[in-house]
Amino acid sequence: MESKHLEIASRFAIRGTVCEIKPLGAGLINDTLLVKTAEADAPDYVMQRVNRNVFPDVEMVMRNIHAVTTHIRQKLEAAGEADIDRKVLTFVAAKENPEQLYAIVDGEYWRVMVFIAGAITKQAVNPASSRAAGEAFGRFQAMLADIPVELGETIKDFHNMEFRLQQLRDVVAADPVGRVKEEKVQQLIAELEARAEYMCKAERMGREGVLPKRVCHCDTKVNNMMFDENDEVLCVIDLDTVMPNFIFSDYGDFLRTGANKVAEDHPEMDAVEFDVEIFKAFTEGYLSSAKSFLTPVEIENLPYAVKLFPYMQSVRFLWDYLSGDKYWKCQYADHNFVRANNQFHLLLSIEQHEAEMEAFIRQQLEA
Ligand code: GN1
Ligand code: MG
Repeated sequence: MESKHLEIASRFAIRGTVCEIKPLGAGLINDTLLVKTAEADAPDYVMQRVNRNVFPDVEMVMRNIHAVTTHIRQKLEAAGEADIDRKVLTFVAAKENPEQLYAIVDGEYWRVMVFIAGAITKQAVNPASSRAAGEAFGRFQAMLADIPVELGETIKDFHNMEFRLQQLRDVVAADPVGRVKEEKVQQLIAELEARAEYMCKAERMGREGVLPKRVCHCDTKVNNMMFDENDEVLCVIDLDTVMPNFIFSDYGDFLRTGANKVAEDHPEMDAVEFDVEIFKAFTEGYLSSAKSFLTPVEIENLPYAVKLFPYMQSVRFLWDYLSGDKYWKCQYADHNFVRANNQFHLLLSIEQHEAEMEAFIRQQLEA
């Protein structure tokens, strides 16, 4: 256990005596540690250093998280739910200021939350857990529909397709690492550009006033949710990106990871395939908790959202590849290109299933 970590933990109002601190999980953005306490009746904790390259305004992040967890807790209490401490994250105040859910140590921002005992995260989904996840993310949006404060945009233009395309075009023009000339890059750029206008339709609808922004999670991967022993969803975690957005973010980004038959960096493009069973299960769960507040325009565009997120991620990975791999950690030279190409192949597979997706959604609404 590093003494620096112990010192950081001691800045928070945790219960019990810290006896061990060790790395936890495999997040690509923040550094995460498990803080164990000696006493049986004291909880363990999760301690994280927030990545300020990704989240420049940590105060805003923590203000959003405080507002969201407080609101959800109130909803759960009002509904008479049991086991609330496992159904919403509890952040620990800094000793120096009980109003503040972070501490600054050597210029770095740290935070601590209670570790949810007996919960598991999953890396892959099956239809049953997808249905549960769909229902949980829909419920998350529904619970936050009447949050009384306006949340900040913790990453500006995070899921703004026009902005992401502009970033790609800028790096193509500047070509800082000389990768634009590669044949495979040229091909992918042409495919992405051919779809660019269509993919920006959410921003256009937003400007026309026909598409609202709502509080969304914006990183709806299956590994951002905790399940209990019986495969029931306990809660949604990783709340840094919670912000106002089109609901497509939460619906589309889950399917981007959950309904890809292989991982987002799988190198064999023939193996990349859209899993329709996962799509159906997730959509069924999502609509069961979200259809009460979704507008017809939002529902009509769910198949668009399924395409939008692999497309956006392909644009983002290609942007990082052409920038010299500054955003995502890479294990080999063209890792980011493989990711970008994988996401594009997922989009190709999804394009084969449009009519089926539309028919399924229609059927769910009639049911
Ligand atoms: C990042 O850190 P992680 O894996 O939850 C990224 C997502 C991407 C994802 C791609 C803040 O999420 O938007 O979809 O990588 N998060 C941020 O793997 O950029
Ligand atoms: Mg995560």
